[in-house]
Amino acid sequence: MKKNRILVSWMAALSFVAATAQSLSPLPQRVVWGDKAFDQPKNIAIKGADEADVDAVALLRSNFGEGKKGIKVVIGERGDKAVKAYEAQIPNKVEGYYLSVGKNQVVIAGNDEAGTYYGVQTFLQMAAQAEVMKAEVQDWPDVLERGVVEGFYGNPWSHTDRLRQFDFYGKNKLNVYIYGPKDDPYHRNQWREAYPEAEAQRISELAKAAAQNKVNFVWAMHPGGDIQWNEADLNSSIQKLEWMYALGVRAFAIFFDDIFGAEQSKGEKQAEYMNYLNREFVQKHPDVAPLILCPTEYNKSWAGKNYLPALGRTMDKDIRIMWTGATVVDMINKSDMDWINERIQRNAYIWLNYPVNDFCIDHMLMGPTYGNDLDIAEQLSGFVSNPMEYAEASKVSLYSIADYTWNMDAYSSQASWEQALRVLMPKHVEAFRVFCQHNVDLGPTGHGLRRQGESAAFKKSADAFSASLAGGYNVDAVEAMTAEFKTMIDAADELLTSTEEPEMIAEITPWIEVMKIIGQRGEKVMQLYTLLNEGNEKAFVETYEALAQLEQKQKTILSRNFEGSIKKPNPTVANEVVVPFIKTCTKGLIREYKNKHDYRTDIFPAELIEEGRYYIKVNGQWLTDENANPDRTGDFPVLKAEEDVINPQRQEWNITIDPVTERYKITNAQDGRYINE
Ligand code: 14T
Repeated sequence: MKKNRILVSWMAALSFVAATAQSLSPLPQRVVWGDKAFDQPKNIAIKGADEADVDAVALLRSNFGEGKKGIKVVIGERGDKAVKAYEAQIPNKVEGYYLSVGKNQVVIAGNDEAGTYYGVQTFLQMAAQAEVMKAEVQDWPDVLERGVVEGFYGNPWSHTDRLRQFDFYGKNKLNVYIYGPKDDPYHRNQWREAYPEAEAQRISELAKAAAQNKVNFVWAMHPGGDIQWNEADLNSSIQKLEWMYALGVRAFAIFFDDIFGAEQSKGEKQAEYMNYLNREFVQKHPDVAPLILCPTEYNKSWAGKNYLPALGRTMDKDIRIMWTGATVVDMINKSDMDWINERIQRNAYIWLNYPVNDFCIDHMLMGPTYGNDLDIAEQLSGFVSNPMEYAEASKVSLYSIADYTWNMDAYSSQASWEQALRVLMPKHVEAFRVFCQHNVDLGPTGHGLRRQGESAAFKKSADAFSASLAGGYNVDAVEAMTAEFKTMIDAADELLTSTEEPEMIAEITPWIEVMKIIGQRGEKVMQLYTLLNEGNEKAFVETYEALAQLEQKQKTILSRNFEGSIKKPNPTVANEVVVPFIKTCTKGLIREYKNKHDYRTDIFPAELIEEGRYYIKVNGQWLTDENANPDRTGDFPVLKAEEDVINPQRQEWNITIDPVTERYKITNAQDGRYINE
């Protein structure tokens, strides 16, 4: 009896804590929950506003009304009068804070300005509940610099994308954004030149908006394509940084990645250059943050003997060095950190090439973010993620990057992913989960990273279906699979008609449309099983033709189909499990139909070359879609001796068969242009 009672109260306590703690993200370091403090507050009365961090106070004011009868909120940072009595509770950690929610008052006391701001963010998450619980929080980040490097090839994010990102970073306690889109000419090819007026204005605005969200806006320059180690280029470099400083930028990075000049790639020369910038620019502006370098040998598989140790030895110790891990695209583990830190004589600044998809632009990477070791916080000077050119869709992963870098050993990739779905699509969590589950893996790429678990629920049913089919037509199995495909169609319809989160929906719409068509293709395939079983030749042929038409329709869907777009992918969805399942079923159905019937068998494609993605080599040279001219006049594919390692998709060609005409169609994987039809 007694034993049971203990068990019940223990379980009740556990579920209560779990339900409450789950809603906070990133997960705080220490939380003690109590019972109910008050109902969701409308008004607050702020004490300490005159001394506390202005952004923290502004954030409170934008979320609540003010009035004497409101919940009392005492706010400030260490040293401020208002929070004097709570000083002993404030964690002695950079960006740390103490937050207490009691019956009669809330205390938000930061160890520094950012700490106060993050205390407010945590309080806002609690105050979004109908009932606000008593709580005592002591919190701080594990990794000091956490965020994003916009460092991909392809369409740079829009101004609105970036402003929305900064708001998201503030809410999720990410504090770095490194600006380095490869296709911004003033970042890379024309690095010496000043931004034209309108762009300059936007950079200014970005730096300001970032600061309001406690995000360090780092502007990166990529001079390595053609820099000369002479006075003229030293002057050009300083000049450009000074221009950026005048626009309000206070943090800088220099990228030497993906360059081919032997002279430009020398470690000693780069180190000398960085030290010069440190001395002649950074040290002359006391409000400029330490420099960040992206080295040429930025991952273990590319590292020779001398380059990294040369940087380690000769480059000023306060300059950070970026690192992508064992390979270009890989998750980070402890032994990688040991390896690199020893060579560069400082803690590496991680550039995680996930969820970036510039090398598999037709795939959305929206599954759980897993695989980084949970015990490397002490060995990092920073951790930033290179995202997709799809800013909104990237938030699924960035949410988890925030979670991981804030409180590393408590990180659960699955729980964090589930929470991201709830936060990003609160009104359509189930439909969004279906969508994300079908957009997980990258497919085979030169980089080799794969993501497990795509279409996991579907796979279970599909495996059961295939097993049952061995025993002949099975109506229950066909119905169960039809239901799986209907789930895809229904989720697509729900998301397509949603009025919530319009920015996210707009971005993923081509992928949703493709998911819907794949669901419809699946339904047709299931109908074919039934029609074949019934021996209904005519309906079989008609349904097959409808299936072929759906495939055609799917191929007309393009993403980023706007004027000047660098890439125009035809979305790939559910390509790991669902699409192969449909293809295998279809092949088997055609084979069996042909065995049994003669009626119109000519409509089925004769397969000489399997449909798929190919490299095309002519006389030892690679067929390449250079896309040098985005407006497409006088721009033809060319033959190149070199394999394109920067943009592999330029040499990848989709070969498909039009099931009606039986003709092969060859289109480029990068932008879908035909070379034949
Ligand atoms: F600087 C680096 F850390 C880095 O990752 N550079 C690029 C990056 O801009 C790009 O988004 C990322 C993923 O494609 O990989 C790097 O670019 C590469 C790397 C390759 F190995 C491009 C082509 C490659 F073959």
